Amino acid sequence: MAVMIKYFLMTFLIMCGPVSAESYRLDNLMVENAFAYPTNGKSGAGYLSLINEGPEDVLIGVTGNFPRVMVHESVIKDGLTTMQHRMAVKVPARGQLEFEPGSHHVMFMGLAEHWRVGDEIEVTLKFKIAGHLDIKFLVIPRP
Ligand SMILES: [Cu+2]
Repeated sequence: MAVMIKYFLMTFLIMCGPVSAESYRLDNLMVENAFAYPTNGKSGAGYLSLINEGPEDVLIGVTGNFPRVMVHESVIKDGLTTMQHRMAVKVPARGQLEFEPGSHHVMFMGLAEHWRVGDEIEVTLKFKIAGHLDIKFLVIPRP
């Protein structure tokens, strides 16, 4: 039965074309391809591309209606991957900052519900200069 549901879901997704995340803009900043993967535990991660067409800005926080939301960076230390909490992340002038698996990510902890393909995870990004930007991470299938 579960297999059939999965098959149906896949067919549905193919018929509706590729699911794509929205783009967002705040002054000189653009967020593209904000996505997350389905979860099966109490934690999840959000990824995105941050494009800056103006002077340097700083991401100083991420908030959302979840028990704990923060910016992490995965760092390899002595052959082990650890996640470090980042209070502020610079967005280079006329540059790009990638939040991607193995690097920066928005970390969610204490999740009460599992994320499923098609869910949208709403958060607010806070920048030092540009201010607040509401975005949604689209939950997509794991590759
Ligand atoms: Cu993390």
